[in-house]
Amino acid sequence: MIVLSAEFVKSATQPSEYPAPGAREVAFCGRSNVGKSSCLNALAARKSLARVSRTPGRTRLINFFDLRVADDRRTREDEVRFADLPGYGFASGPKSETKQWQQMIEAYLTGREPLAALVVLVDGDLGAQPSDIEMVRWGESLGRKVITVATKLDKLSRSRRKQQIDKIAGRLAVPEVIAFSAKERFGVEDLWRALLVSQPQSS
Ligand SMILES: Nc1nc2c(ncn2[C@@H]2O[C@H](COP(=O)(O)OP(=O)(O)OP(=O)(O)O)[C@@H](O)[C@H]2O)c(=O)[nH]1
Ligand SMILES: [Mg+2]
Repeated sequence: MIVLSAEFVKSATQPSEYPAPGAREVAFCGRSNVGKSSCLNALAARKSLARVSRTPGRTRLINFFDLRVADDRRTREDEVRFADLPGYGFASGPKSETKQWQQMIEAYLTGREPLAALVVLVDGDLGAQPSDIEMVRWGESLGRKVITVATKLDKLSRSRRKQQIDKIAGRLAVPEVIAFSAKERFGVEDLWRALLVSQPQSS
């Protein structure tokens, strides 16, 4: 996949602030600090399109990014919009913030018309947490296409990766989990492929 352009569009907390519907959207969900922004940057092949931080709960708004991509032979171009969502499970955050998160995410996931797919990221080192299972079921119950990704897999030895992927797929009760690392940049093409299946093919 060749990324022709990638740019920040805007931040939003509520529907009135969302950008006007454009390309199909893909939302990145997952626990705080799991690597959502890093995953988005790896896909975009940009170092710091979305802000990455060691401090959990860095992304507090829904951040929208527009990308133009082409296949490796540049025979077809596509547009996609990424929505980087604030993470869940930030236990030390105040209760009111949790409620704010809930409202912000719920409004987006339930009401956003151009939303084509949800990427749910799971920490490949830690394994699937109850909140991850809840997130996957919630996305499915809304009728959204859910793509599951195990990230930070570079932390595991090669021999343990497959085993961990199978375990996470079992816990999440999904047929496929994409093995991913933003750090070592593997799984990027696999994830692009899964994303573009949820895109209309432009002629
Ligand atoms: N080893 C390793 N570290 C990673 C990977 N992806 C992200 N990280 C690290 O994990 C931390 C959090 O990454 P972010 O991309 O900011 O995570 P996030 O999910 O966007 O976090 P919030 O926006 O706070 O919810 C950073 O210190 C990253 O460098 C990965 O694939 N491998
Ligand atoms: Mg983030």
